[in-house]
Amino acid sequence: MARSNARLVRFGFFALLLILSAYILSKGSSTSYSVSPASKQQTANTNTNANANANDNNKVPVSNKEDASLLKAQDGSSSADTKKVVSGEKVKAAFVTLARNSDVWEILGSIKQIEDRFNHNYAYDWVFLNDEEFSEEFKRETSRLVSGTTHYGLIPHDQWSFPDWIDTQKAAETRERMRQQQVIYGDSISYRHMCRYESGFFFRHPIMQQFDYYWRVEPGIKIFCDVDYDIFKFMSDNDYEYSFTISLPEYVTTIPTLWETTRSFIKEHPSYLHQNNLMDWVSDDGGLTYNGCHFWSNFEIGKLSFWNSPAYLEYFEYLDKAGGFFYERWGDAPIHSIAVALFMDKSKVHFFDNIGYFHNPFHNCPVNEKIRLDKKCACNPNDDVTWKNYFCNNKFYKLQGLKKPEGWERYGD
Ligand SMILES: Nc1nc2c(ncn2[C@@H]2O[C@H](COP(=O)(O)OP(=O)(O)OP(=O)(O)O)[C@@H](O)[C@H]2O)c(=O)[nH]1
Ligand SMILES: [Mg+2]
Repeated sequence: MARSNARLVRFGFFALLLILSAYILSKGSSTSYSVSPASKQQTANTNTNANANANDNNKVPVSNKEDASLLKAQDGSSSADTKKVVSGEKVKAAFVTLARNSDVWEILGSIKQIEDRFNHNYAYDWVFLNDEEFSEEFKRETSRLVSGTTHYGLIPHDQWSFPDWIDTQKAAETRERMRQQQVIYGDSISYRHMCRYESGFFFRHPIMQQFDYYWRVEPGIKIFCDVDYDIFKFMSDNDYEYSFTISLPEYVTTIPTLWETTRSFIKEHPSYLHQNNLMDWVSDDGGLTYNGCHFWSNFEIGKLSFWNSPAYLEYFEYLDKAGGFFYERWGDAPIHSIAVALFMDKSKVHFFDNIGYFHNPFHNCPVNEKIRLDKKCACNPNDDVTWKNYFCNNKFYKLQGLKKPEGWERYGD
């Protein structure tokens, strides 16, 4: 009896020891920390996982951190000597991607191109946002390709659902009508939540608060040229607050009342209209009507403080209350663009003619041969849409007093 008691005590002791070790180990691997770009060269890739709904918005590492670093070492995509991370000089900036878990394979292509053409030299962070929890697969696959820290954020439910002032019956009728008219994404609820989120909330996510600049990236895009300089620093050094690669007119059926709603907002807040604005880029009759011109917002490099300004926040709220995200199908591109055109000093808006960009179905490919050679662009200038009449760049160049590249006529229509 005494012997079996002693055995029991010994067993209990070892069991306790085991539990304690497991606890210490698990603590060790889930401690929140960030890795500076320089030390990142020797250490594992770190993920942070921020959940906007949880009380703790702080960073919680992904459980497969070690796996990700192993994969990274094996495929050799992140060799230390290819990185030129200049600590202390970097701008507070990050890529930001709104995505579903099912977008994982397509977003890898976008990430790899941006890493190869730009970010492997700078290791800027990457923020992923989703209306559902990101899967382990999404986090593992994306974190192994990004050279900077990756962050994963959950969107709060109230930012991805019908607000209580929306008549859902009326919204359903719009979707049915647009379905019959075959308006692209006209019958989609999630597309509307996406447009509303990109219009009014992405910049307010807790993870975004640590950054000043962002570069929006979507699945399935292409970057054609080397970005062999710190593009965020370029934005900051030149005092640019918004930049784009493609601009075009919007389908009017998606925004029938957007302009009149904007006009009544401006009437109530005339001081928000910037003196040096781009009104003539969005209106051909001095503000009476909207010509549809917008920056194609699937690509944006911008300054977050603009979206967080009282002018924009109040504008978004005004539009949101008007209900056009649901009673029509207002897109974030015309909304961002109208705000930039009206509230921002036009000298802060920049067109990138040296990145080369594709999002189905349009290409931006530098028509200037020197740029294509210098930046090793891999695209056909005959595909470029920049100088075509249908698009809005000619007008932008004129209003900004910019000189078009030599030979641009060959690529017009
Ligand atoms: N989390 C989440 N992301 C979404 C959802 N719908 C779209 N997105 C993301 O929002 C962005 C814009 O959506 P897209 O479907 O690309 O919209 P689009 O560019 O107008 O249309 P496409 O021509 O299909 O690319 C992309 O980064 C998508 O991954 C959704 O329901 N949930
Ligand atoms: Mg897209």
